[in-house]
Amino acid sequence: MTPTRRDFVRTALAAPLLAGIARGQDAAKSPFPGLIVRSHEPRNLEFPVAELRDPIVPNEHFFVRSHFAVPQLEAKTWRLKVEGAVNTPLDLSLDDLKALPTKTLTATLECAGNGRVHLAPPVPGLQWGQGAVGNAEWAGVPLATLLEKAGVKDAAVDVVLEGADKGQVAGPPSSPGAIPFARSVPMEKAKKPEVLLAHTMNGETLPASHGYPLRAVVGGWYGMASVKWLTRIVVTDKPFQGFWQTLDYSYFERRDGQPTLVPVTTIRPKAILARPGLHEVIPAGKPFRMFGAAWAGESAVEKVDVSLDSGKTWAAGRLLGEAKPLQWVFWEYVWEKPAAGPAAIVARATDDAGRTQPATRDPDLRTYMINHLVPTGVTVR
Ligand SMILES: Nc1nc2c(c(=O)[nH]1)N[C@H]1C(S)=C(S)[C@@H](COP(=O)(O)O)O[C@H]1N2
Ligand SMILES: [Mo]
Repeated sequence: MTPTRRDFVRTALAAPLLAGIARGQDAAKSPFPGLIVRSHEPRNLEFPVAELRDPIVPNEHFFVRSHFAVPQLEAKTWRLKVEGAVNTPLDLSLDDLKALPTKTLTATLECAGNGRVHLAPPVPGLQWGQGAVGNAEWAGVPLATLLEKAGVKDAAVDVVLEGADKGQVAGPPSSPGAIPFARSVPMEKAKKPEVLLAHTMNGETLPASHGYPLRAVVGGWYGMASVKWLTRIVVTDKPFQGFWQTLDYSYFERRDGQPTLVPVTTIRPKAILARPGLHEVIPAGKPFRMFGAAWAGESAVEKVDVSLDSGKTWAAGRLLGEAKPLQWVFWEYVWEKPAAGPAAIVARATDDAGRTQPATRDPDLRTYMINHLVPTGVTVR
């Protein structure tokens, strides 16, 4: 088993606390301090990254990102339609869907706006810290299975995933009246095994806030593609240009010297710190264990480096377990002899294709894909 912060805290515990455990209460396990409310209604909740414990985040602690009120869907009446450029349109009940072969997929979802609070000057949008991210084991039916059943026509290019939630986006930019949340996945990605229609999250029925009864999980892509409360899938013969991949969740790519708007898709490499926290006081002269998570979308994390001087010099961290594509890996770095004074800690992930985190923010990315290096200031005393 890989060591977790809880194990570390436990080994560092003094006798009185162990006596507490003997009395039948797990004194080493501090109570969960609660998710951070980023917006009350619609409900948007951030995971407090200092509470990272296990690589699988429990359902009730998983961050929530919803654009509209949670639609109240019932298993009895819920249907999933598959239509558009297909030979045989489908209209499935939840039982029909559950009767199909089930696959499991461990995947990290990160909101494209995660870390937005670190953009300067401030920008509109939910002001996420680093906790709009989570990792879970999803189970359901691969999207490819339904596409195969429906028989995709040769001209098909995009698969539009539509949720049952809808509303008017106030903007700017505003939506043309009330519209459902929807995102498309190009056919090539849609057929990959990491694109799942999940009815199960960490072995439990998908919770209402995470898309009950069915959501997409588009492994390796930012969260906006993982459409919740899925009720309709439309195969299109032209690239889909919906609100959430043009006006929202898009960025500028330089093509032939022209900034061209393209949809946000794959997750970029990122490492976050669970410890130390901002302004944490670290005891001088004693080994201090830094710890966090790192992920790299469709690639696997190759390494995590740590800097104690705001990125001037780097040392190699240690990955806690095998790094795999689509899911995060925990890492640690032991600072053997912290010397008194201020320090600026940075962790930096590099993936197996050599991609890493930039030192400065690229304005072409607008308000998404925030993975530039942000030092965490601490004091050693
Ligand atoms: N139907 C629907 N699906 C949605 C959203 C939404 O508002 N409506 N939000 C998306 C965004 S932006 C993210 S980051 C993820 C968050 O998934 P979670 O709430 O399960 O963490 O859901 C995505 N799927
Ligand atoms: Mo998101």
